[in-house]
Amino acid sequence: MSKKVFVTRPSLPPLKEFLPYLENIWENGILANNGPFHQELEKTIADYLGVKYISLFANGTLALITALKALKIRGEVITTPFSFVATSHALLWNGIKPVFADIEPETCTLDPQKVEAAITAETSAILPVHIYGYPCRVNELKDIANRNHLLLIYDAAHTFGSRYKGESLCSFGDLSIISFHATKVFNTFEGGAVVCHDPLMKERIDQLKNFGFTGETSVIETGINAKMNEFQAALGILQLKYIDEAIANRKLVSDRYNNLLKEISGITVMPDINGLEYNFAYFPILIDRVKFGKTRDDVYDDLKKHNIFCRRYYYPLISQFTMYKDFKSAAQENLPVATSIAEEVLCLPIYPGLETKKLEEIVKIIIA
Ligand code: T4K
Repeated sequence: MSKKVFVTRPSLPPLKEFLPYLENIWENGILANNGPFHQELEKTIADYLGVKYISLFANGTLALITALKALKIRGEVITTPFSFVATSHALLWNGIKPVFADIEPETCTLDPQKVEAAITAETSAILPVHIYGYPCRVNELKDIANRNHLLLIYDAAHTFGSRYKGESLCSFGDLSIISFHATKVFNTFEGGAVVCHDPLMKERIDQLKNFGFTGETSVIETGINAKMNEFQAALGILQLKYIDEAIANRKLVSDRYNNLLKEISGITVMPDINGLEYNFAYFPILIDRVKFGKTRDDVYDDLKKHNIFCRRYYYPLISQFTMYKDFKSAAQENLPVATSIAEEVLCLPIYPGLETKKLEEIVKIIIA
């Protein structure tokens, strides 16, 4: 049996390049709490992304939980069911009620019209997701938020390195959060960040991620421990040196898939989006059972038999999980597009170094 292939394989720098960073940590004895590597990574990431203020976190979920707390969001928040469960869980952790709105078929992101229709007197914010690193309709969503006095916070977990109309896709809304999990384009083993637009908000977020401390003896809020440690930060500094190469490699893989799959009847690849410089984080396809002659799950199982482990991101929809399924907005009739895409989507393996031969084998199994 051939070697297992997963939906992703984490990018790692040469180990010998990381050892001097570890020696430095061992010498200094600073392992956590805004150490020198943490400070350096905050600066270099902000420069790389072209954003003003960024606050590093232990992971993306804690970044989102803390960002919602920093904005004092309450009541109901309109969000997408087509995402990783962390998006909605972060709302529940803050005592906020998620209200699900449907997505658009082209980019699988929140449909602004459905968002507007879901607004009630209890709505305080919108939480869209730039799913797979594809942009939401940022202008329309901003307009809806402004007209209805709502906050706008983006789950930009997938967007590291994606730019839209010249701006980092991590920089929209009142706040955006990113994930640096092992499975992401840029990883620090685990990690995450909040991107914000002013120094006071960054200060507040930095306090909240550090138990609410404002000084050695003063605590002003119920903060949490969500800090990134020095090991993660040191790795991030090194990973940044390779990020452009990694994205370029992902593009090669993506182009090969596109060439081989785009003309196949019953398979839809993601569209080219005007103004998007993509990070090639995922390679989702939609499989139309009738036109293609096989279901998505048939293809998923066929690949599995050959040791190729794709993922059905995002099936099931978040709205189908136990803690959400009884919400009125979770009803399938409210979410027809998301429901249909969740049945058809399959994310194919994509990572730097996925051999052309293996990729061709994957495509052959899909279309067999
Ligand atoms: N918002 C969104 C939209 C997100 O997608 C996520 C995370 C978050 C928020 C929260 O961010 P974090 O708190 O995670 O920073 C994975 C990840 O665990 C999760 O981070 C990610 N989204 C989600 C989309 O994917 P699983 O359950 O699919 O992970 P897992 O462990 O099955 O990994 C997938 C494949 O990757 C494995 O089959 C093998 C490969 N892999 C994975 C790991 C962890 C490796 O080769 N090495 C590894 O170390 O959730």
